Amino acid sequence: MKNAEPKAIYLKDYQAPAFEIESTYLNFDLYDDYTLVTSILKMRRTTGLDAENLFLNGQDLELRSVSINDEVISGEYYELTDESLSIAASVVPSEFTLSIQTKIKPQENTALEGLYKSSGMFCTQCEAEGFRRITYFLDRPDVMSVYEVRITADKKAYPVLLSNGNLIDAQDLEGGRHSTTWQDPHKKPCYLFALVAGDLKHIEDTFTTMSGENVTLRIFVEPQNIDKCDFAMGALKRSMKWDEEVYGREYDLNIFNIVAVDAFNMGAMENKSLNIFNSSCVLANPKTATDATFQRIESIVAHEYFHNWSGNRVTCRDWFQLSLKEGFTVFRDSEYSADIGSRTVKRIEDVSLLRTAQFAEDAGPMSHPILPASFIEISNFYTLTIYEKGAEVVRMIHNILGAQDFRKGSDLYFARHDGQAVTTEHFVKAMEDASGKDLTQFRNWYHQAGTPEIFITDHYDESAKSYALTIKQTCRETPETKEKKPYHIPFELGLLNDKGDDYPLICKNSKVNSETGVVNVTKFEETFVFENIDTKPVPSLLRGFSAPVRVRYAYEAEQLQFLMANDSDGFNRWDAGQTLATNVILSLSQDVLAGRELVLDEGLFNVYQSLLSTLMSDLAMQAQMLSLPSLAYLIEQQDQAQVHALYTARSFVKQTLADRLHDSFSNVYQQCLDSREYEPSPDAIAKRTLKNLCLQYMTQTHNHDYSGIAQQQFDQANNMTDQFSALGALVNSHHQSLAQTALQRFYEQWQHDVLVVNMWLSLQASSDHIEGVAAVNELLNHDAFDIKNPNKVRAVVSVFAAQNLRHFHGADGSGYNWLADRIIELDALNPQIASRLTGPLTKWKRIAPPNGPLMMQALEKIAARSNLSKDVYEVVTKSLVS
Ligand code: B3K
Ligand code: ZN
Repeated sequence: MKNAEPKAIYLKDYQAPAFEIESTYLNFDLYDDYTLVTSILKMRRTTGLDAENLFLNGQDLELRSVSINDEVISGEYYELTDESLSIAASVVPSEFTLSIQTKIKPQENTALEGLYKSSGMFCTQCEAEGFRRITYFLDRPDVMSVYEVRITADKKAYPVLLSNGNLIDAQDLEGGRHSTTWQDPHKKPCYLFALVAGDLKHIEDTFTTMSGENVTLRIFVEPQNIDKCDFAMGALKRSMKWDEEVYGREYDLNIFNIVAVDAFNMGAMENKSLNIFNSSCVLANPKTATDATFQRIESIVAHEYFHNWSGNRVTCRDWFQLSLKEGFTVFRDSEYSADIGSRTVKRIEDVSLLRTAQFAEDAGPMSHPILPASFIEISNFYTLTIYEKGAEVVRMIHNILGAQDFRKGSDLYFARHDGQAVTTEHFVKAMEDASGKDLTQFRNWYHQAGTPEIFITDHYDESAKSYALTIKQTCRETPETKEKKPYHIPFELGLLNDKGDDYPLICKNSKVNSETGVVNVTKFEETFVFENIDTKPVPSLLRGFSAPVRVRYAYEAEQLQFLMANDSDGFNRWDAGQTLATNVILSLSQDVLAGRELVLDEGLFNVYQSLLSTLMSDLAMQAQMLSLPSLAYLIEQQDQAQVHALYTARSFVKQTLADRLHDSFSNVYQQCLDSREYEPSPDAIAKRTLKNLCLQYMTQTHNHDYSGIAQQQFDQANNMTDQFSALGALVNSHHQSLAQTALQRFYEQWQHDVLVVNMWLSLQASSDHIEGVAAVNELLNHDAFDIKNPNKVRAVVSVFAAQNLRHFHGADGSGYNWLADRIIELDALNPQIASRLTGPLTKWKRIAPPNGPLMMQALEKIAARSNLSKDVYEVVTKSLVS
């Protein structure tokens, strides 16, 4: 360990800052082997007390000088540690100017936090605590100030010099150097500071805001990527318009820049007016990017743009409040995607992620409330819980209040707290005040971790024509709370009559909203009696996935088929099919373990047959209905997951469907062929998705040879979606020699395109046919791999460990041991990425022996290392607590 024992910090210890910064002036002198940073801060004490030292955060900095009001402070008046600079109270007046010069080495910064270099350009990443790697500062989000930034660098190597806000000066200097100066009039915390210097090209467009202001929009990229910017520019303009229309939020500067960089720890960053993006989340054209990439870009561009209000104008008081900006902004971007595409399919995608990955996180050792009470390393808390569950909690508020009152609430929140750093409590209070609704009990969602389980039983009374639903809620013990208080759960439901229509919901209980079908569940156990029900209904439960809970109700297979055919709620039509398939696969996995012969359930076969009998009006939905639950989702359904039995059962179902229905898959495939020019529109994407799903089943069967069709699609595709899908179908089929040739040709064709090569790496790392760890190591040794680039690490290491579950969970534990070695290797370079990689191992308690204990041993191997980063230390030690 670097620090003998890293300490947790607690929300309950929060104290307002003792100093504030009125203005920040930064001067950057960029050179290839070092950078000099001078900061001049106008500061004052906030408490009036002059007893407190001035405590500044700093990490990996060389302090050159420090002065107050132009007087150099000598060493006896300050104390330096690895993480701070503390200046004695006796030399710090109540109002003063603090000047500090530091020397840093961005070119050696492999953690990719603070100022670093990516493919020859300088760029920054300061959220959450990266600014302290640039200069000594009050690196906390509740210290907000205006910024002026001057950047000086060699003009030839770095012709473009960018920072936040407006350009106020540009000069050519001696020795081939030049400078620019930027001023950001909006107060901001230092985590939103950004700087970019490089040899970049850009595209430009304009947007006129609702009050008539013109905004210049630019996207900066390395020259070879200039033909990959148009889609993101369109997405930016669409999101700016949507935020005006749906939230009344207008952009607040005349300039908005996006920069694409190759080496980036996550997707993108919402720095004020200078968003920095991982190139994989912004660059696309039809030849090189798949439909999934276009959709990802659309939602990430929107997400970062929406942060301008939910995050930047109103920011977080402290990092425990992270979900205040992230949960709300994910909710906003998810509604944006729903509005511009298929709402039901977007909901299916979001819920699949939540139920597969967030539920698993919440059932594991890192489980935490969306408002955590403590952390060791904040970077570990950029989690699915903070983001996705946080968004579900905002969605529930939206549904409890209704769209109109929710908008009133968000207007009030933005008006009340503009320019402030606040807490989730301020958000909930604004929603309460604007709507008059009491959210007291609802607040439990913020403080309790774990996924609530809802057990439902029912009773139909023939003579009284009434139907009683009993709803029980429980939530398992989690690290922060043993005994849970009951949640307020907006539980949407419908009751179907024998024709498949909804009965009107007549219930004396005032907690039932008969118009929306929402039952406000607030107790551990409650019974709701519905009247005027002529025959025993089929309940459609948790429509639209109205709350992030697991529902337990013993559906008969016939009831699920009935819901699939008749439910007026699209999400529940899909979900009924998923439950049906899940039940079949879970039961087959028992047959695998018992050594019984596997036989496909005829009910499931009939469902598939009828889904393939015609093209549905919503092809995206048809593709979703034809997709089997993922192996990861199936694993999540078992307390002690039998990964191999589940894999075998699922593969058997897929293989049997492919063998028996290949004609039908092939028919649908043919009907979806489309020779029109590529466009990433929802309809065109839906058609390709369905077509390429059929191709997967076709290449699977042994009853007919469809490999020629896959090869033809691979050769003749006019877009990456079709080419890459054809390649994927071959790689995951039994046509292995054709697959190897196609992989080779694909590499030859695209070897100069970094992002396409990353897709090529990840396809192999996720392949069903990869020969275990030795073959993944070949990918690590390939010229295209670079351990310092997070996209490449994700493409090979994360994809193998998180998506190739069959091989990662190989019986001998070699996958776990291999991952432990990668984590140890990466921790010395990039702790954030190393810590992310531990995720798959942390699930060890829920994987059946012998695998679970082997995973634990891999964690122990990591824990035994000295010098672990705080990031990896926190996850590994918490995971090993028995
Ligand atoms: N706010 C950033 C995430 C920063 C992660 C720092 N480790 C991107 C986003 O959520 O929009
Ligand atoms: Zn965000």
